[in-house]
Amino acid sequence: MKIGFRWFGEGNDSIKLSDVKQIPGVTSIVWSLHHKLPGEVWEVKEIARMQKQIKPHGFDMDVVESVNIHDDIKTAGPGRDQYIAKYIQTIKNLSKFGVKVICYNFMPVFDWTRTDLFFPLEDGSTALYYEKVKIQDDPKLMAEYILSESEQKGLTFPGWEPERMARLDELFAAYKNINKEQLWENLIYFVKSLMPVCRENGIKMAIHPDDPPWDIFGLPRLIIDEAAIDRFLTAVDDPHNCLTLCSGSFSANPNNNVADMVRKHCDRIAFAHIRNIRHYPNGDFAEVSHRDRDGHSGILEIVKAYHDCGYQGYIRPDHGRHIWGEKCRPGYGLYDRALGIMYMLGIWDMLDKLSGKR
Ligand code: DNO
Repeated sequence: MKIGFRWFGEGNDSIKLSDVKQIPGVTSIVWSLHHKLPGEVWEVKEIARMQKQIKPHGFDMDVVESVNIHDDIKTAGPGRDQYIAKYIQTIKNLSKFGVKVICYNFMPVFDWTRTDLFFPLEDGSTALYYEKVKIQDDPKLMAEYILSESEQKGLTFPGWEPERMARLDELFAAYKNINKEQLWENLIYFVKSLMPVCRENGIKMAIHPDDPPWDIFGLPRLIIDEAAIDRFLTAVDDPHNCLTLCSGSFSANPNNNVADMVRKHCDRIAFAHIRNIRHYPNGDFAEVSHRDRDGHSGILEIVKAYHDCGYQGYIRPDHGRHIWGEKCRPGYGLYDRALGIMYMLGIWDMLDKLSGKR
């Protein structure tokens, strides 16, 4: 495995890459152009600017998270083919910089969804939280809360572009007649049309699951369980059509067994997110430390599954708690993610030793 660390770019992240450099094992910066709106081409000179920030620290920039997808592609709207052509141009431009994996999602309207970005945990830290009763009928309160947090902190929140959120009614109207089957068709159409350029340029498209993995606010969500993964990988059975296997997203549904997914699809997982979730009996969930016993995601079994299958892809710690008074982007502080990496490496190195690899 190759370890990555998500970083949001100079001026948009409180963390210095010179500090990331001191976390053992990290070789990749997982990056994006966060000022770009879905549908815009990522120009070579903009990518080059990012390269100048990352490369001097000796990191590679092999993984992009995310190149977001225009709603016309998801809804088969009038601009679909034009936006796919732009996406293809972005893939070509990224390949000039050695990018190997593009993480993306196909969630309608919203990306990740939480009701509290700073929920107090019993150890005095805070973490992201999902309160089920608040995600029922009206999405506006939740969207306003997330946007106000992003505004107050002066940071972009990927997937929560204010320009899009200002058009919520319009967006919901565009999805009104899109049922699950149509969304599947639109996803497959999109992925199939990218495969030739991915093959030519050695790029893997790695879909991120829906977070949380169920329908919200009446919007259909697709990548939610093992059956959906099977359907997706079979529909476009190409080694460039891959997964971003996010342990936290899938395990928000206690019926999902992430270690089984890893064992089954190891060769089609281009990128792995490791995060731990604690469930509450009423359907709420909190994000907790990476330590196995702090949550219910089964981190030990998941990391073991990656080790057992000889995983060669990229892996990153996903959201951490906000600890030691750190003022940071929700989920993306330095300290708890560094602890998460050390926990993963501890498991990995011991498994190497036990299996005679070290
Ligand atoms: C949240 C992330 C997601 C993820 C996108 C990928 O922190 O896991 O926003 O980056 O869904 O497209």
